[in-house]
Amino acid sequence: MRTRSLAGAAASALAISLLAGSPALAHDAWAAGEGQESARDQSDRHQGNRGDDDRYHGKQKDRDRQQGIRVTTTADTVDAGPGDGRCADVHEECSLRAAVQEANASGGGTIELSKGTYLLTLRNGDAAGEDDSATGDLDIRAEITIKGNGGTVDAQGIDRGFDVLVGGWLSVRDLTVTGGVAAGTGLPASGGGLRNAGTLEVQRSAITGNSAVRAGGGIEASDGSTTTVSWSRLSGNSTGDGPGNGGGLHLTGAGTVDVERSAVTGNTAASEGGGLWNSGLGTMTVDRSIVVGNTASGAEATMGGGGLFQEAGESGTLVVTRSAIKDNVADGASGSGGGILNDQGTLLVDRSLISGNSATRAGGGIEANVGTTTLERSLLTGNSTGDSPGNGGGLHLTGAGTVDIDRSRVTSNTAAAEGGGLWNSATGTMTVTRTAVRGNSAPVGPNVFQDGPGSGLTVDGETVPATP
Ligand SMILES: [Ca+2]
Ligand SMILES: [Ca+2]
Ligand SMILES: [Ca+2]
Repeated sequence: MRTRSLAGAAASALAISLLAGSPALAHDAWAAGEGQESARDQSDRHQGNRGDDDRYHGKQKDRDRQQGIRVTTTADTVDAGPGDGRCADVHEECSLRAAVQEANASGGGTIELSKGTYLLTLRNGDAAGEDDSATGDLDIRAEITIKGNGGTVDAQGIDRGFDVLVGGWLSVRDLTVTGGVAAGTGLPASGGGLRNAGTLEVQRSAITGNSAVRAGGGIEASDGSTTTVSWSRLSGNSTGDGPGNGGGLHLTGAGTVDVERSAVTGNTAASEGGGLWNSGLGTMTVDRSIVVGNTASGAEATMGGGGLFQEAGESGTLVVTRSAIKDNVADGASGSGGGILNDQGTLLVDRSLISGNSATRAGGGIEANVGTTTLERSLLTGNSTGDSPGNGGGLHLTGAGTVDIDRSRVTSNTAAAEGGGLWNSATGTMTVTRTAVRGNSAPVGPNVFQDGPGSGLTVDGETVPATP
């Protein structure tokens, strides 16, 4: 049937193309993306030289701009004279750090790496949070493209990898960012791999093995930022417990995050959103991607969201299309929403597969609370709850929210207590149309459960009676 073919195709094709190799991703796997031209490329082309010629004084600088600043050493050294038109440390070598400093000082540029590992070794002294790229993280203050060419930047735990400041613009391509750590407390302890307060494009790259105490183990998108992740992998990133949201990626405040044709796998969050966490003011889209094997461990009933988390906030919007949300876990004491938790925002799931996810308390596949949750042409299958108490194996609605499910399948989900497939609250409104709800299991209400005395659950127009 249609739902099976669409959702199944999304899952299997992506699993094959994204999980098999590595930049972690074998470069060949990204051949299809080689011909893609970024928005910035197009913008550059359309705007010609954009007046930059006037600011250039040396021929070397023109060459750097046109051909890219070619990094010549993997050592971590500072530029001897930022803004002098040359990327050169005291040994006349061009390091990645020197290239960033030079580009920052001269209005931006393109930096070319080689296949190899660039270790960050220059620690922040007393100036933790240094923002001029002289120590610790590499701070992006201009419009900079880094062509990784299969290379790796390893921050070795001395700081995060990259820090895109307000007004900064960074595109990374064919690059692995690993070993980044955002330590300390509060907002600065965010974005282990990269922090973005400006514009960030991650293409054909891997953000892996980074951590942050507060939020955004892989990437922190700050208030007012724009972030795009495409043909890339966010994997094995983690947060600490302060509070610990968004193991792979976290958005604070208002902003836009687009994740497309990417894999979000094996990330962990101490509290909410093992894979991705969207703010109550943010807009996040996940398209043609897989979110697999992520874990969120928050103990409260409004915590969890092993794969994805939508924070409370009326303008928060999370849209999942043509994607697979699989085998994610909310394992806190009352953790909810193994696949997705929509606390009080707007969630749309279209042509996607939600399978094999689990939660301790409720909503093995999806937990909804207040707000609006919509499933269209999707499969909700093989999800489960633990026994605390264990309601809504496929989907659980806790509060006075709205859930609409159309042209979908809800099958083979299990709950330890009530509502193996779907569980509706006494104050919730759940409308199910053109959807097969069968083959689910639970001690009470194996397929559907309406919490008494409510009457808000209808299946193809028929009201499901409340269980006293
Ligand atoms: Ca210089
Ligand atoms: Ca910094
Ligand atoms: Ca720095």
